[in-house]
Amino acid sequence: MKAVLIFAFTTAAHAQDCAGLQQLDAKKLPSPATVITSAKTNAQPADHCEVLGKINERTGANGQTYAIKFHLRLPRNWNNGFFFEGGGGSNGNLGNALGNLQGGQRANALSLGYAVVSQDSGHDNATNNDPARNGTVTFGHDPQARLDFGYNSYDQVTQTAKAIIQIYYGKPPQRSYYVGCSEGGREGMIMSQRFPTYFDGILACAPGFRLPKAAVFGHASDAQALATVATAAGTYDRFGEPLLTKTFTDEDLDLASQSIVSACDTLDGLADGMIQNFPACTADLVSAKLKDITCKGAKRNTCLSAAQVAALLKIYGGAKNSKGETMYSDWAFDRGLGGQVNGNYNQGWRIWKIGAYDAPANSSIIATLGSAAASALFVTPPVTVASTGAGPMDYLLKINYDTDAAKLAAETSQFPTSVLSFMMADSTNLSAFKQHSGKLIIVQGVSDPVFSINDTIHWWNDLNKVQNGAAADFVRLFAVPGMNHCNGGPATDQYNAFAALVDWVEKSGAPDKIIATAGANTPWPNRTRPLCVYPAQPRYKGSGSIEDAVNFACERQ
Ligand SMILES: [Ca+2]
Repeated sequence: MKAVLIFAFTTAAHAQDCAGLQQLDAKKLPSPATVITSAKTNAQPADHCEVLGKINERTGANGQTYAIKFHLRLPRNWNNGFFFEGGGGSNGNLGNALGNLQGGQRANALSLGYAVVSQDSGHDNATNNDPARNGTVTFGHDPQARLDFGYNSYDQVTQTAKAIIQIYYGKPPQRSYYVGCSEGGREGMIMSQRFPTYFDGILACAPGFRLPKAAVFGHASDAQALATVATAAGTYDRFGEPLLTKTFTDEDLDLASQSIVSACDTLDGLADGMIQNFPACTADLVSAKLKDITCKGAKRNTCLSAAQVAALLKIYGGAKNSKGETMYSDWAFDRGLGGQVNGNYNQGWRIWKIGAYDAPANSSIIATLGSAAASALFVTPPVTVASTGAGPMDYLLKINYDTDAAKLAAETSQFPTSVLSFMMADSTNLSAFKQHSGKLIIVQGVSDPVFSINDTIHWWNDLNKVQNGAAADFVRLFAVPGMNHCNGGPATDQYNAFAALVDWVEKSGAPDKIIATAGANTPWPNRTRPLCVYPAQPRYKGSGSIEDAVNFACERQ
């Protein structure tokens, strides 16, 4: 009887054979400008049909060829679900379409039985790359490629993947999920706002939902603050630009991290090296501790220079214009900017903002890819900057918070859609997504150096006002103290938020907490903690091991 049932399942599962998808009449797809370039059966990692295709191939700016390329895997043992794997950075990579669940999970969505799609968002880093013209962000010079990256490719690929699923299996997916981190997290939030009926569940980790403001103002402010340290020390790169990589040693960041821990660890009632009550960890508390470790004389390994302390406080305070208005966001004080475990220093924060100490050139991600995106993609009109030489750092250091804001809102005849319009995912009107019964989970590190958790919290609080205090009915934010961008840092960065999302969507079980585990490269391997629904925080119950989440409760402040 069991064998018969399996036979019935697999027969019904293939209304169309895999190789036949390559001859698919594009008129049956949402965009007739779709070409299936490959369709073949793969035995590994799970028996599935792998489909490659491209939508709207065309010649764009600078004579380059552009297309939205996608990668779809259709498992034989289909669970009737659809999983869209979000991108990262400035995209341009096809992705492996295995379905990263985020949170350091070993399983992937394909192994769970989902049909999984990934895509390059309309440009290809291998071909749309011009070192003289903003490197892999050269697509920012092409108006359509901007829109494809901002929102259009996710729309096109969702519709196309769902149509192929319908053709292949003979029925549409019952449930659809969007999962991503960073830029992929922004994409998830875009879907909830622009295409609110496409997905039932969205996991948006460390979402860059205000990416242009983070890149142009937030990251420029970081670079400018660090440049004052380099300039004070007379440290320049070979192009004559301030060299940020030497502004803090790993030991310096460790000192700063320890200071923040000493200021704020016990605000949550427990000296466990984790700052759960980060909203109470103010600049005043931290400043007092940093003052204690400020060098009285020459710089030594056991103290920070006054310039370093000032730069840290400026970074955490965030970008401000001459009127004192915040241009992106302030940042949460937390220990994950540095620290040491068994002689290894945490690099997750510095590789974004500062770059590795030993690097001879400016190499932080904000000074390389970040600057390329800020100049080519997040201002109108785009500014041509070579991806090597003095240009990227020079661009960041010359950003002016009074005069450059208009460039994010600007529209021209060649670029009729503003950056704010095509990129931002910060709407608080999620009524259509709620009407669709959609559920959104956001997970973010408190020590995220790329997108500030304070910015995410401000957005959620605004959403909660719009929703009359009931935003948590369908949008839940989980903070991970110590965690850097998407993962890493002294943190419990291993968690299965996707399972929590599926339970919420399919069983009406809203997650009040998600259990998270600390990895080997933390001061406390295998320590567990609940991640709590903001604004609740974990509190020690007063007895039992402090290594075990079971002895902590999520409590509102
Ligand atoms: Ca604590």
